[in-house]
Amino acid sequence: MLMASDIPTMLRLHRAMFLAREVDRVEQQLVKQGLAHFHVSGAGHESTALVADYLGPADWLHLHYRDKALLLARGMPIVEFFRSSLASGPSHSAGRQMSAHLQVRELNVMSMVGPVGNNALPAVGAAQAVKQLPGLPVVLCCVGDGTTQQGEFLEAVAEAVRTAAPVVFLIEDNRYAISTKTPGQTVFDLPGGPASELFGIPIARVNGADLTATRNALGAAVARTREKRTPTIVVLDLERLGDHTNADDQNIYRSPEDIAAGRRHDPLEAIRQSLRGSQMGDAALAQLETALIAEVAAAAAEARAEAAPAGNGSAKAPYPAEFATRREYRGDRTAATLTMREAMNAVLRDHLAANQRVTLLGQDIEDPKGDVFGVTKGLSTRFPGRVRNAPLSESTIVGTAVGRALTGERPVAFLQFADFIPLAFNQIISELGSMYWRTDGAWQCPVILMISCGGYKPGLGPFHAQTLESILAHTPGIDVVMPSSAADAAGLLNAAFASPRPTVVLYPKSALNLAERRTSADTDAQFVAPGSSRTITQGNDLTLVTYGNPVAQSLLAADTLHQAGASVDLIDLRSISPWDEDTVLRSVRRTGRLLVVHEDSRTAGFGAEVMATVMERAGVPVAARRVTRDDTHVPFHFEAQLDALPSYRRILETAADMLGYDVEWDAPKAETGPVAIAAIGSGPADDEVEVVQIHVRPGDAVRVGDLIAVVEATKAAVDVQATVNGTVTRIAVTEKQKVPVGAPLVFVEAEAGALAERRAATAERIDTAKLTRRLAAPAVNTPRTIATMVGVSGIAGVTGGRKIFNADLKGNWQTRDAGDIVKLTGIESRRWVTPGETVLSLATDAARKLLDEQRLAISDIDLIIAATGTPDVITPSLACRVGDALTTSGRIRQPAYDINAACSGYLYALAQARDFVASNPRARVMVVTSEVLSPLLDQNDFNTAVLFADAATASLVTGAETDGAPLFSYARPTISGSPEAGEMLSVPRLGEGSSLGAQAPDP
Ligand SMILES: Cc1ncc(C[n+]2csc(CCOP(=O)(O)OP(=O)(O)O)c2C)c(N)n1
Ligand SMILES: [Mg+2]
Repeated sequence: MLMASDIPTMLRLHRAMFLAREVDRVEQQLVKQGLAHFHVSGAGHESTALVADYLGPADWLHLHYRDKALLLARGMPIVEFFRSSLASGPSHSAGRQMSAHLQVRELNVMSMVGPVGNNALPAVGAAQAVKQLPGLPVVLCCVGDGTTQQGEFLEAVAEAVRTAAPVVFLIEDNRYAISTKTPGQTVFDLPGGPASELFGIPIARVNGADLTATRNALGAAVARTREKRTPTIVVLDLERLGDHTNADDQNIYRSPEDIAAGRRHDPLEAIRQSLRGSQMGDAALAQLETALIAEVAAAAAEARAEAAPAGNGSAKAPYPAEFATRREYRGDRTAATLTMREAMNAVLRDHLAANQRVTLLGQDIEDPKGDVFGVTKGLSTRFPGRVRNAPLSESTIVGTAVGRALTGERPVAFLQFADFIPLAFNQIISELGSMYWRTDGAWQCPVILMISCGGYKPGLGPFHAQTLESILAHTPGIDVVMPSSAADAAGLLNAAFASPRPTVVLYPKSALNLAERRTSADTDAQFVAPGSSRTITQGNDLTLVTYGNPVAQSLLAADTLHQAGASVDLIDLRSISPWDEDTVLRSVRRTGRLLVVHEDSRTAGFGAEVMATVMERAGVPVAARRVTRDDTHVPFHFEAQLDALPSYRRILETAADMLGYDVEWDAPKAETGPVAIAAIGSGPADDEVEVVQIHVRPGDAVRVGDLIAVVEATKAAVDVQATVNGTVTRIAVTEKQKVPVGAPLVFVEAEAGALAERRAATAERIDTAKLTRRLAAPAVNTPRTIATMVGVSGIAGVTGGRKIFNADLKGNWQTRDAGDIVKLTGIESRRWVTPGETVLSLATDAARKLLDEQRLAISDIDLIIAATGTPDVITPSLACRVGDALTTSGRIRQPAYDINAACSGYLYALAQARDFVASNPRARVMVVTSEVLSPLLDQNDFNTAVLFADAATASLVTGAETDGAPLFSYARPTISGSPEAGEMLSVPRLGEGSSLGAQAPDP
């Protein structure tokens, strides 16, 4: 019983509880009427509303989906429930969120989401952010009993304890997670009985139907957290008075007694009892409740009249307008002094200095370590308290960053390796990626997530060398960038600080310390808009799209191709989501060839996305290949790792093949002579070291393990030891000199019999490639010629060896003579084959003649079509046999097939040749016709015997670009006509005609 004297409190409470219950009733009706489709009841959980009296406007709430009465008590208008239930346009999410997952921006009520327990880490992040603010704000985090079984909830409590975050965890214990009973199965109610504390926080327990006790317990918890700035936990004993949702029937898993017992713990009944026990009589209460019912009905009617949402909306906030107009600036190339690591450090430093709300959180980012790759070196010293070491828990890092961003901070969260993204992925996909969309833009979550990625360095291996950009790019709502140079890193990071979107910055480890990709010190002015690519080399023959680590290998391949006469448009995407579709499309429309290179695995990798987009949007056919990691993992053995990842060798070989080059490799000769003792780095990101001291002199005898030199690497001084017994012959460096990792420091002449250790490779061995152009480049689509001419650029013909005059014909046609033939047909003579000539020999002779005239080899032909109505053999096709006869080395390479269609065959063949060339404008098609009819003649059939003869032709069909001006160009032949069943024209099968061949007169 609440204190009977406190009537205003009781009325306020009754109002929230009664309205919530009535909202539930009307929402259920809407479902039963088919107007709404989902309902979650708050019945039985209304006593959480009691906490509202202890919270002020500066406090934050991350609630449970049953907290209807609390939402009302906090000040949310009734109509919001119905808007959400009916998914109307004006609803808080524009109809996107399921009905119970509400938020109210103006009331600091954070956005609930489907995965239970997701609110706990953001709640702690928010508490960390507001902890020092005036007015001592606190955060209330409500969860169900089942939800406390989630790992993220436990992580959140632990993080709240570690950081003394002012958060009240309110556990709404109705003893069920849907149908699963939780007593004895939670951290607050262990198998051995109720727990008194969790991670050192005492657990307060209270019966939610006892309103006075609940009010006191909640008031005490909030007061304690507010004053002590530490977390508290309250377990509120409640009943779920209905089904889990409208899609559930609790009668199938709860006994009638259990359900009936629950009804006796109804907090609404408790407050009504309290009111009745005060001066308010039954009639007055009934009157009050009638008015509340009318209020709910009016709110429902208002929502029902509202329009449906317009469209689904974007998952990403718009960029600031300046992104479209601001010019890219990548620093001053003549004063490039900062590596990618130093440039990112400088950008972070400048934003920390400029904006108090910028904070950095990540494992080992505080000094003296300053991040395992040194990215944050010096920053924690300069900005104490704002650059903090994170616990060893990736979801805590991202989840708390989400909460901080929601309160208005600009958190930068670090994950040490991209391989650990999966541990934070729930917060990335369900919170970071969906916040803007699910709140119709009311909340933004501009976390910058910085993650090292990729392989190509000795010392890396599985779980330390992936990039995983494909799963991030597949996640709606987040920008993903991957710079390959210091300028791009600085420019993109500056853009991320100006962007309202969450941005993942994946920085390739092997580019972090690269000397040749430095930028100038004016990093504050550097700017690269997300979604823009950089064309590194320009060319017309191949579009090579890549990003991150393999930019280096791709550039080498492009240079080699350039020397061989092929030019490459090398595009560094540098931004994966969004990505620069337009630049890639413009390029492939020019080159007709696309090669995508990435170190992420192949299937459903980002290369597939680039290719699919090109197919959808290019409007022209494009030859496309990928060089990626296979669908397997990155091994530790370094040479195996280089084999697994896209290498210079694989990129060059694939590009060369696409461009019609053969590649031969010249391997360097095996080393002999003195053994080199080489510089080593302190970790996988080191590219260069500085020689501090050389400990030997020429002539010194050294043994394996002796100290040879000390070098300074990014993270530590490194001792370099002898790897062989012998005598120092030469010192290759001087002290203070900077040398690449792997460069020789000292040479040692190994003593006789000493086994020099084979030095493992530290980088791909770049062999010399010799490129030779194949006789004919593979057909490629030059899209701009697609609608232009196809023509015949040469025709050659041959005939049978014998000339047959009309008088030579020996047919038994009583009434006709040779003169009649001329009168009827104009034919005086025709050519017939001589013995040994066949349909194949004529066809081959015609084809050879054509090639000679055109100065082509058969390998220059991309397709052979033979039209013949008189094949001597059906399979293999005449076309194949002609191709085979002309192929002098190896096997016939090009596709070849026959068309068997009497006189019209040539037209069918020309039509098909045209289609082929239209989609492969640089292709050459040879159309061969060959007919040998004389051996098949029925001499006594005047109609055919006088007409039939033996000859072959070969025509070269090309696109306008291929071989200069054609003899004639032609439109696609339109073929029509009447089929003929045999009355007019019939050719017998070989052996069935009465052959004249043997008895024909000599020519
Ligand atoms: C991560 C996740 N797993 C499963 C579900 C499906 N689900 C929705 S509510 C629920 C039960 C939650 O029980 P509890 O935390 O006790 O809250 P209650 O519904 O009892 O108030 C489950 C399993 C979910 N929404 N999220
Ligand atoms: Mg429950």
